[in-house]
Amino acid sequence: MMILALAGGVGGARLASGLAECSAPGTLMLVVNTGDDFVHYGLHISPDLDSVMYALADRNDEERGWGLRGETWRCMQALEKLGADAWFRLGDQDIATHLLRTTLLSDGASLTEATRALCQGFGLAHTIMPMSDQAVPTRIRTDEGLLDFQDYFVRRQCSPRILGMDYGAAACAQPSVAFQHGLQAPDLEAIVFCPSNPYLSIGPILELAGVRDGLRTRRVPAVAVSPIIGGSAVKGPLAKIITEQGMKVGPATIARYYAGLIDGLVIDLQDAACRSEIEDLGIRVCVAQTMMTDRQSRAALARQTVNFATGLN
Ligand code: FO1
Repeated sequence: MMILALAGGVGGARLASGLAECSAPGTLMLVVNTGDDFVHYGLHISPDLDSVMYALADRNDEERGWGLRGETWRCMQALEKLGADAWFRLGDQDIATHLLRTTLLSDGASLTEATRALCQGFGLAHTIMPMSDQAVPTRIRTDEGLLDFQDYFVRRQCSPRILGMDYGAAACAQPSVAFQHGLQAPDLEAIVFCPSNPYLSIGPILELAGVRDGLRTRRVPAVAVSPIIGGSAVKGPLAKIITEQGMKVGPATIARYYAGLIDGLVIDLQDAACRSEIEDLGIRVCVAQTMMTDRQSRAALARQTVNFATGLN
């Protein structure tokens, strides 16, 4: 069975590692948001690709939510001593990832190829692919103007009020060839939308040329896992963003966002009362324990999600 999962951010990386744990090698394709990518100190940083890669390698820092566990910050400290900007922190070991990616890209590799080489270096058995090989930076329209993603997310700590997303040239950008092939794979059994932020992490993937149409005309079941639990987001600014858009913070809002693209939604036990509101949208519901606190809970949710999806076939 081949599963294609869309992911980005912390929630995405957590379910991705659960899916990896319960999938045979070579049967999982992880398509990752690259709208957060940017160049910093000359290095190509792909935060979501790295979060997924580090989580699958069991090297991620769970507490911080990004970067590598046991990280040291000597390079950053040296930069600060030189009077350089330190709002976006790069750990010493993390820098090795960015150095290798940047070198491969400047030698002519595509982001897909650079990611493949990094995954090989981390000894991963599953395919992690960027959503596109073209640069498609997400910008955020806020009450303080149009902000680059990391400027909004890290430098400003998501404090400006969001007016909307600007996915840039996404509609003209092609999905990576690996992603296109993944969507068309004859042995594809299901598509999973990880519990990532729909607006910041999954939205950029959906905006790419032909992706919405490809998902709308899918031949296999697609399910999402709600990133909302009991009226709040597990991590990050999702609840704030939903509220700023005048919507209710609950799984039904997630269901409406993905309507037409999914057949089912996995919601948390705490949100069981929302079942009929979601089913009224024509979306089937699976109620599960969706809080992923450890390896077991990540794998259990992944297994339940895949079983739910394949059961909808
Ligand atoms: N997030 C932060 O909140 N502060 C940082 O200094 C920071 C550095 C960083 C470096 C490399 C990397 O791959 C990710 C990093 N992140 C940092 C996380 C990241 O910017 C965001 O969590 C994602 O873009 C949102 O998914």
